[in-house]
Amino acid sequence: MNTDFLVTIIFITVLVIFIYWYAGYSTRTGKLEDKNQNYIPDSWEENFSWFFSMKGLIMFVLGLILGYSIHGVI
Ligand SMILES: [Ca+2]
Repeated sequence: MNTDFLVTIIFITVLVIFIYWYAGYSTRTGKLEDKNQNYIPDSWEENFSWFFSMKGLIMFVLGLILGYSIHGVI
């Protein structure tokens, strides 16, 4: 396990968390349209609804990979 992989995983995790955060932020503040009020921008839902419905699984897998990567580096 090398540090490049760990850095990549950390980068992806931060990016994914940011996207989830921004979905909530942009819909709460009205920056992006959210007619069905599920805190997911409607323009994203057409193509990326799976990304939100699988949130629990995605975060779990990222956490698992991150945990193993840190364990391998330290
Ligand atoms: Ca929506």
